[in-house]
Amino acid sequence: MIKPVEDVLLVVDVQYDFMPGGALAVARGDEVVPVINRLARAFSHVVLTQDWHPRSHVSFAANHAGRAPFETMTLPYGEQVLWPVHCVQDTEGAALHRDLHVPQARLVVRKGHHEHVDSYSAFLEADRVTPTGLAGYLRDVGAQRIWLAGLATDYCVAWSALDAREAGFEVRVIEDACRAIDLNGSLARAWQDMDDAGVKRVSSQDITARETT
Ligand code: VGL
Ligand code: ZN
Repeated sequence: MIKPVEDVLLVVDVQYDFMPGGALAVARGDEVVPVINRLARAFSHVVLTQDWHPRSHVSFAANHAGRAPFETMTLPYGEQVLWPVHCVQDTEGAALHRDLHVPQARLVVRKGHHEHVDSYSAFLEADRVTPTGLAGYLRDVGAQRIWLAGLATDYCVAWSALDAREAGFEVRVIEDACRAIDLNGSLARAWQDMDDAGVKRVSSQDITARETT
C-alpha cells in the first residue's frame, strides 16, 4: 500500500534529449511516459528530476579536443563517460516530455548544473561529496520509501537508487517504468550493484493492481 507521507515517487529525467530522436536517445525511452502517468496516480508525493547542464559541461565530448561521445575520460573525481551534448539548460531537449502528466509533483531537482562535475544521481554529484539537497528534503517531509522510474535505468536511475539507499531510505525501482542506455554492460552492472545494495526491483503492475483492488 502506497502511503501519502512515507512513499515518494522519484521520476528521473523524462526529457526530450533522452527520447528516440533526441541528442542522447534511450531506446524506447518514450514508452515510460504512459506507464509513469498511470502509476503516479497511486502517489500523492512525487518529485521529478531534470538533467540540466551548462553548454560548457565537462561531460560533453565536444568540450574535449579530439574526444568522441561514449569514450571515457579520467577527471579529478574519477572516470567520466563523455556524452553527446544533451540537456543544455533552457533548451527544448532539456524540457520534460509534454505528455508526462504528474500534476501533483511538488519538486523538480535539476542536476548536473556545475560546469566541472557531472551528476547522474539526484542526491550526490559525481564528485561524491556535493549534495543536491534532496536527501534532506525527503527526510524533512517524512519520506521512508523511494520508488524510482524514468531514464536511464543504468545511469541516473541506478545512481539515484544507490544514493537513496546510502541515505537510509528503502528503495524500489519500477523496472517497466525505466529504460536503459546499456553501454558496455552498464545495465547488468547497475542491476548487480542495486541488488547488492538491497534495492528492490518491482513492476508497475504491483502498484497499480494494489491500488485498484
Ligand atoms: C543520464 C547520461 C548523462 C541519465 C544523464 O539521465 O541517465 N545519462 N546524463
Ligand atoms: Zn547528463
